[in-house]
Amino acid sequence: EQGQEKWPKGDEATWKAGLRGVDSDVPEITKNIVHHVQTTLARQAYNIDDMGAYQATALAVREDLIVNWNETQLTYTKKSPKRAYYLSLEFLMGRTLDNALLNLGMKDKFSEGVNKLGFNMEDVLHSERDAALGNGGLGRLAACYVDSSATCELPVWGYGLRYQYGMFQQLIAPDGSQLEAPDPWLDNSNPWEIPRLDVTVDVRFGGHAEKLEGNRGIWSGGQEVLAIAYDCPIPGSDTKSTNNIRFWSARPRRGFDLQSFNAGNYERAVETSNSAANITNVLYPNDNHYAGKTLRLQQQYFWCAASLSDIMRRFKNTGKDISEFPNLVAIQLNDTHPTLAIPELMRILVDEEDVEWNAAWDIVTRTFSYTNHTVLPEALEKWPVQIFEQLLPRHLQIIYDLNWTFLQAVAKKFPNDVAKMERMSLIEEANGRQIRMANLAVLGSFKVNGVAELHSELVRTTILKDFVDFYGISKFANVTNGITPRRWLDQCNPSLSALITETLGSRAWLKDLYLLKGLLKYEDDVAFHKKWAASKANNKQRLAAYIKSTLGVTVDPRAMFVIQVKRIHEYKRQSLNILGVIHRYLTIKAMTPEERAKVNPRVVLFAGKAAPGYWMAKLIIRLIVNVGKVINSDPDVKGVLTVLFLPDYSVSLAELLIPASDISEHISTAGTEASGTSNMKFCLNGGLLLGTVDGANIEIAEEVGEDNVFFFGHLTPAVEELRYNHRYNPIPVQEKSPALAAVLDNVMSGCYGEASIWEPFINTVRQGDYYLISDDFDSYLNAQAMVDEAYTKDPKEWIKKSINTTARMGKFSSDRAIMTYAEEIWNIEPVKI
Ligand code: B1N
Repeated sequence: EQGQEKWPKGDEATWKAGLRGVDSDVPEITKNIVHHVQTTLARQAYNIDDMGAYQATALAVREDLIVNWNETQLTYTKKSPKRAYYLSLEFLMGRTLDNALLNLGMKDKFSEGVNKLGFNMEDVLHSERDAALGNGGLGRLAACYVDSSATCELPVWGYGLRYQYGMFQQLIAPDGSQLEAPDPWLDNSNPWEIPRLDVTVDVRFGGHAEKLEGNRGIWSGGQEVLAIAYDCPIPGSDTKSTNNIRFWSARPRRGFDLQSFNAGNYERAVETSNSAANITNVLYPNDNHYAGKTLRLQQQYFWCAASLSDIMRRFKNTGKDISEFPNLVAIQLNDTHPTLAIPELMRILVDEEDVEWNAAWDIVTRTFSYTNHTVLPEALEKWPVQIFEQLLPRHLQIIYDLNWTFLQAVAKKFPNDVAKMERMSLIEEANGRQIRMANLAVLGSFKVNGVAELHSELVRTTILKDFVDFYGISKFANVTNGITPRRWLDQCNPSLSALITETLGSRAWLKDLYLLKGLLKYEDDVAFHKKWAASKANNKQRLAAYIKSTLGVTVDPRAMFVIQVKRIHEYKRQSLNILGVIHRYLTIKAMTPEERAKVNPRVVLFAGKAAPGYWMAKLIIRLIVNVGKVINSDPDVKGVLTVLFLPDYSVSLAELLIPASDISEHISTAGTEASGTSNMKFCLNGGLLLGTVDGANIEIAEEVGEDNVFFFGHLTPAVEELRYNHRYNPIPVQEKSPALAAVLDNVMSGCYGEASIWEPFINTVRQGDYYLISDDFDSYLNAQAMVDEAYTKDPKEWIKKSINTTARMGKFSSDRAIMTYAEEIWNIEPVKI
């Protein structure tokens, strides 16, 4: 059929002669790189450095991506399959060049080409700066999911915001405190984006809303802000399929507000234009925490309105009737951040497309599905009605109308249960009226999922229990998170990847991670053990070299590397880790030199950012740094214990750290970490897991075997009662855990800095102890002792555990996760390009 199509414009042969394919041999590649050096960068062999070589190489690779991107999008347009859209306020991409080269299967050729031009590929790759448009796990998950969508040839687009400033850069002051510096990541121009200056959407804010008959409305006035699209190609691995993330950038509508300009008020006019451009200025640096800033609500609406308008325009191009919308479009809400898309689609359908209210609601509720990422109460979004009224008056009407019908249905199903009605209402009436975004997300979605089995169960039985009673259980599902094995093994751990490929005989495992099971044949093979250990040793040396060059500290790669890297948060309990380190330090100090010689040497590494406004998290960083200073300069523990806080954690630093771990810690209070995804990354790279029975740790243990993980601590069902007891029948720390009491006293003795600095933190442990440090401390120490024993007693057994861990991680590929979304939620199918 395609062969019979008429060429759309001009002379076909002339067009085809001009089209380029993907560069496939080294001379073609180098020619294109030199071309970019000469005519895009206006430089020459005489004055080009690594940065220039990176830019020219990236521009050459970008062309290959765009060729595949174009072909993919043309295929989608022609075949018009059902598509899924992943709406995420965060995409934590990291670097792109290495990933693009590997996914295109062109790394070797480009490396050879770059060499011929006098550069080293490693240095070129390291010249790229991270795209850090995300905080942590939620944003990185979105990045893994677009990688997997392209790899699995699924028609999925991401929609996000093009922040001028990404995640802040973290500096550590001499006193150990975190300092924040802006991240102007676009300063060197971004070769991975395609500006679409012609793809724009007008987004309205403020003004007034009128209601007509039949629930219809008219929204007018206020201020319009222009959304401009920037596309970022996402190549699949070993396929032409190249998907897209469309990032929106805000511009003032006409440079300035003409009315004010005409009224002679130039300054006010320019002010408006400033506030419009502000919308996409900066990523909010909070993880798992709701701050309630008006600008954040503006970001959310700006992004939802632009994305939905774009999706609607694409749908209309198919010529299908509007009632077909849910048959061609699925929209996934990444947490409640894009929940405004629900009333916005209602507004478009009812006010602009003339669809009757109930028919519109039917379309909406067959389109959206919602992923919940946290049960922490402080993270749940609730927008004050007052702010809403100012910014989105029409949406407020729609929400009220939805709520009215909804509460009637609730009252009918649960007569006389006023408390239930109050809990389920879209509006919280206590302490100023607020709109509950999670309730709205559930109401407007046909499926709601959590991100690991335990978390999904907690969603069903705690925060959304009333909704389960109302809708029935089948609306509530689990999709356990996953990670892309391309970036998180092949790219970040070349030596292990090569060993696996050599052992299994092909690279097929990268697209079917369950094939790693084939490694189990070699779990006792001495020669294989040797290679396995050599790879780990190599990765530890690589990290040691980085530590030497950045911090000037020498660490011994033969020591056990213990790593905890993630956002700094009380629930994640970096505090437990550092208090455990102090216990270890005191224990070693009390030993004779002979005893010390028998201790398992450890290097304990921390990294992670604290939200700039999260005072307690910042205090914990300060404690870690200062404890490290004392321990690292104490000759008594030299070579036995080193403690470091690595500044400015990022995707790229994770790629260096994760392959180098012997043990990683995932030690949240049971029931608080929804899933965790770095736990998966460490285990895939053969690091063993020390953790609580929480989030995806549980499923990892199920897969790799309980004897291959180190579990400790109270279980989720115990938490509530323990917290109750802390409040109403407190037991002094001294009685509960003398070991912890000694550690707390030691901190307060002043040896890490004045007691008054640490007192606020120490008090949270001594009183209240919401995160159950005192309840889990002894169990944690016990688990650490088991780790030491396993590591020192029988090195062969340790390597066997490591091999088993990697070999049994198949389940945690994001390909499995994305296929579950595709098949069980979105109802979309792969499209061959
Ligand atoms: O999402 C990850 C999970 O693996 C983590 O366990 C979970 O903590 C994380 C508001 C969040 N939940 N909620 C957020 C981020 C930013 C924000 O503004 C909440 N992040 C998570 C992936 O499922």
